[in-house]
Amino acid sequence: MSEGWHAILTPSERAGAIAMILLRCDDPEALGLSPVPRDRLARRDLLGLDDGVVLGLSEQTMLLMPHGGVAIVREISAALSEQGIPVRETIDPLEIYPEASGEIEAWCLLALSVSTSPMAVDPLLEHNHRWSAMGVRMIETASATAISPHQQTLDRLIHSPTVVAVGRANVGKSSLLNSLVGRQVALVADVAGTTRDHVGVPVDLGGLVVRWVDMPGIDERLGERDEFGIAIGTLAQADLILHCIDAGDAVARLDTRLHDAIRAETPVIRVGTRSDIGEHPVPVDVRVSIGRAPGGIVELVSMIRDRLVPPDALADSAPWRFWASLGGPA
Ligand SMILES: Nc1nc2c(ncn2[C@@H]2O[C@H](COP(=O)(O)OP(=O)(O)OP(=O)(O)O)[C@@H](O)[C@H]2O)c(=O)[nH]1
Ligand SMILES: [Mg+2]
Repeated sequence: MSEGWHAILTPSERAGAIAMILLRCDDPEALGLSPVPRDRLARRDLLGLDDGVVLGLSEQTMLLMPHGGVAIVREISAALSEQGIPVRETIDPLEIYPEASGEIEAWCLLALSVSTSPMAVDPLLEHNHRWSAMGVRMIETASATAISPHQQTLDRLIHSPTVVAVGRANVGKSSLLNSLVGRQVALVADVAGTTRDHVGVPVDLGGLVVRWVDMPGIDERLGERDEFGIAIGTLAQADLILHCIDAGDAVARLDTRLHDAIRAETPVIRVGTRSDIGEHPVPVDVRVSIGRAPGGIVELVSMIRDRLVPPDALADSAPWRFWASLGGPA
């Protein structure tokens, strides 16, 4: 029987984002998993439950990335436990990277393997270098230094923040998402109320990968449905809200129930959509249009990225405890 453990790296509330399970075991083949060489990505059947991508981290450690959401992660986790590979709540990165020159470097390697944002790489390497330049290699020693005021902001480079696009029906929310992803991930139609569920899609915004939630349009007609409650829950979880306001719509205000669900500290960008058809009824932060007369998309992308991870957080010299959001000591 194979020995080892596994850890679920995808927090359960992040349904819809890419799922990740870290697996450490001495004999993956005994589990029906063919090993993947270090630093290589390969497609693999995951215990007969899903077809996913596997990243080799070392001879005995791999990162399983199933397609499915929370349910499939639970199934894979249960199947591993049944085969004698229990789930672990905390990860010891020195077990994964025993050859690392210190505990902090091992956490840095783990963070690099977990993060999906290309712009995470340089800050992680830079902060790892800063810690070692201060002579700090173990976390216990690091706890003597002050906490960076940008800790939570920088953690967004490791765990994708949630961006929620909200607004009335038929204002172009789904079209905007599709144009950013470059393919059809959300339904678009002339009929108001096309989007029915809350799709969470990973979107790379100039190097920062966010989980983009495309909400169904809320208007008076739809406002009485059950989905209203779900919409309120989704808004409360957002790290950033895009309030989409259509050039062709005289009503720009969000329904008061939705408005009240937004936490006071959550930043809101007012996006003027379908700007090719006219002026917006209220002042907006950025005007965008897609289709035949595209415009404003590049501006919107940098605005979102800079709001979630501002340049001054990246430039600050205070050291970042990148291990804390991965389950390491705070
Ligand atoms: N002229 C113009 N039309 C657009 C633009 N973006 C989207 N549309 C059109 O507007 C209509 C509605 O677009 P959707 O993206 O489905 O709007 P939505 O806000 O997701 O709608 P719901 O899901 O119903 O809330 C479609 O016919 C789109 O083709 C744009 O920039 N300019
Ligand atoms: Mg839609």
